Amino acid sequence: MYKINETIINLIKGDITKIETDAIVNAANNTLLGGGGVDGAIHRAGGPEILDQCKKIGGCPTGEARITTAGNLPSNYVIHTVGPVYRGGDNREAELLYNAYYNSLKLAKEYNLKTIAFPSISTGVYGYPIDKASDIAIKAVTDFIEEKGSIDKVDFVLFSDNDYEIYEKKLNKLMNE
Ligand code: AR6
Repeated sequence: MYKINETIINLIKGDITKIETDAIVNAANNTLLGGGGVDGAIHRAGGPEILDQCKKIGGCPTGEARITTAGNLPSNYVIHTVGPVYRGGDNREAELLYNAYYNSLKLAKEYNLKTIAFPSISTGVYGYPIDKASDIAIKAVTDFIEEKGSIDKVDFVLFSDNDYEIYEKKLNKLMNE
């Protein structure tokens, strides 16, 4: 457990669909109509209620976020965001990935949500190197806390030991600065 100002930052290894929190974040695509990876897992576990709302929303530009309820999941909401496909790093990927995290947090604030769980956006099918992506994820969350301060707890839910250890190292370093 880490703390930035008044916000608790938790690292969790495992499946984000099992997390009890106000909102879990989905690493979706522009259609919001589902896919593989964490997106597939969320729709499978949450049931058709989520997809019905996504169809009505009608898509989401890269870097933005949209919200639905969470169907059968233990969380109350799913915030669907779209990270960039990594194409070498010179195509605004860093800015778009930052926006995906920051805009998810802004949407949580608009809904008065106090706890949120993020997967590692863009680092699966979309190919963003975890080392770079984790820096951006931590920076976006830290900036949001410092600028808006409206969230009680942020979970980073990592699927692999390697991803978990990378986050752990970076957060330990940040806490010692
Ligand atoms: N809980 C937590 N993390 C998970 C889970 C889970 N249940 N399942 C996978 N991960 P990805 P992207 C991790 O590919 O790169 C979809 O088809 C996974 O190991 O899900 O943003 C969408 O529809 C990886 O570390 O998302 C889009 O088309 C991380 O979640 C596209 O994939 C993200 O991997 C989005 O690609």
